[in-house]
Amino acid sequence: MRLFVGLGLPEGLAARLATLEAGLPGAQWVLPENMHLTLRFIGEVTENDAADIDEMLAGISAPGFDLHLQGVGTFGEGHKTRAVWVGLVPSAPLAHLQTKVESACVRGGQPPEGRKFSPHVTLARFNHAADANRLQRFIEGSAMFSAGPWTVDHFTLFESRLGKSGAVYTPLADYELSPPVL
Ligand code: 3AM
Repeated sequence: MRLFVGLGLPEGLAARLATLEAGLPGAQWVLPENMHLTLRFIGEVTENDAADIDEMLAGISAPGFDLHLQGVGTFGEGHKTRAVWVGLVPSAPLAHLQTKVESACVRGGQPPEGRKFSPHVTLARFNHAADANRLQRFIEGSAMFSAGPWTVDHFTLFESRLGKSGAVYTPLADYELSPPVL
């Protein structure tokens, strides 16, 4: 099974993000029900490994927190753009949770993630070269986007199944966070 750990988005928020999804020919837009913030990509593991990871994730104790979405950005630039995403207002509790998820995955037997955490919610992916002018207009037009706050009170272990019409994400387990620290 192919797994990742992340935060799902409340329906209303995903619907707001979906209003941005226009004006980029060739973009593969993420459906609102698939929108998420990845805390840790795990990849292909056995059911035994998944059980170990689940046990470690279930042991995490961390407070809930509020998150705000803000601005848009890309992975790659111009015609080499691979993805368009919505960013987040920096959040220390989110970074704290991500660190705990990372170490739980390692304790659950996974190799450490070498790359720096860059929180985002992917809106679109490109399999072919994006139209750089349209992209620039999109980025400029969405620069002031903001949404939230919403309260994150759990995180989720997702299974990702790759299909012809994109990935389908299925929540396998939710892990509750403690009440937010005020
Ligand atoms: O959260 P986003 O949409 O940026 O692109 C995949 C998605 O990212 C990413 O994991 C998230 C949940 O599927 N992903 C897919 N394969 C990956 C890999 N080999 C990967 N991330 C890192 N390494």
